[in-house]
Amino acid sequence: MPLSSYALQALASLTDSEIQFLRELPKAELHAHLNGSIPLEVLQEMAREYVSANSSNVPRLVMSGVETLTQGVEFNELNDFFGLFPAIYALTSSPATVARATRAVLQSFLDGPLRQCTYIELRSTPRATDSMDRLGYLQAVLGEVERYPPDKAAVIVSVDRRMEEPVVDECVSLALKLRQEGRRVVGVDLCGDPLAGDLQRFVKYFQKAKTAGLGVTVHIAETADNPPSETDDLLHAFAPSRLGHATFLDQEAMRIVFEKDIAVEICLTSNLLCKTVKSLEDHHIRFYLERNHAIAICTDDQLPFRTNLVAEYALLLAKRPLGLGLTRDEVKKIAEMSLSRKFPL
Ligand code: 6MZ
Repeated sequence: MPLSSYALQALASLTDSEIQFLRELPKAELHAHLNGSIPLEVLQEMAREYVSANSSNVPRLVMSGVETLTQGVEFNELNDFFGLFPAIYALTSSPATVARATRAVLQSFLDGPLRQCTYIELRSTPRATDSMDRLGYLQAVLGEVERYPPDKAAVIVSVDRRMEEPVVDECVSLALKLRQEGRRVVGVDLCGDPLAGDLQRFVKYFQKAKTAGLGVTVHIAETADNPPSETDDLLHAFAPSRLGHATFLDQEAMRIVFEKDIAVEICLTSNLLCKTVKSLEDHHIRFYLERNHAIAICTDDQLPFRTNLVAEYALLLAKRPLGLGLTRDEVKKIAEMSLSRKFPL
């Protein structure tokens, strides 16, 4: 898969031995969205099959979405990013295609030439279509995840901020039911358009998940427009043990994050390409590093962001300004932190 210029330049500045070090470093991917992580070649193949199966009736949206992803996308704002998913979703709308996408994503993280990480918590939003319900969706994902041993892969069930309350209830109930049946669901996540939805409606479902022993992570303060009152609710009422992005936390929110020792899932390339962070020099990771606070380096959506976990770690090791200029020991410690913040099974 072609890489973004951030990833390419950071990798190109490292020696072979440094890249080898990053590849072999045991590390966990804790923030990867299934439908945003499908390898480009697999998505293209799925698009070709879709075209031959639906020759007279291929929505323009599907082909233009795949075309855009193939060419590489320039995002001016987060909304440009969310607009890509309808095309991907058209290609992963049956149990068989969801399973296929999941298998390809897991292989690219855990096997494959790159072997990006030693453990992955893959997150996904259960979807109902004409040919599957939300339970069927999750079973398709879990069927693939459970081919790997428990210390290699697990599932986080995502709830989208744009969902209606009964759907949130259904998603969290499914997560709980499947876990009680011994399936490999370890947590719930709140994701989706950061400015959509009224989160108060979701609180009781997240509390139920937490009480039942599921890990809770929430996308929080992803844009400058997320109000501090919402961030405050997310930190208190949702009681997360991890946070996604956490780009625009104010001082009070930071204080809570430190006090409660809430780990932060950091997605460097994602933030740079979505332009929520100006440069690596400005990235909030620096703040957490200075305070030795728990973080996990993650890819978010490697398909549109043209990255992989080794490239994200290259951004730590590469000298400034191409990277953060950390030492091997510092990078190793960060990788260990990611493994220590897995959700318990
Ligand atoms: C918020 C995001 C996201 O669940 O269909 N998603 N939500 N912020 C982000 N960072 C830029 N990246 C991905 O994977 C795709 C879905 O994950 C959420 C979006 O809701 C997207 O539709 P799944 O597997």
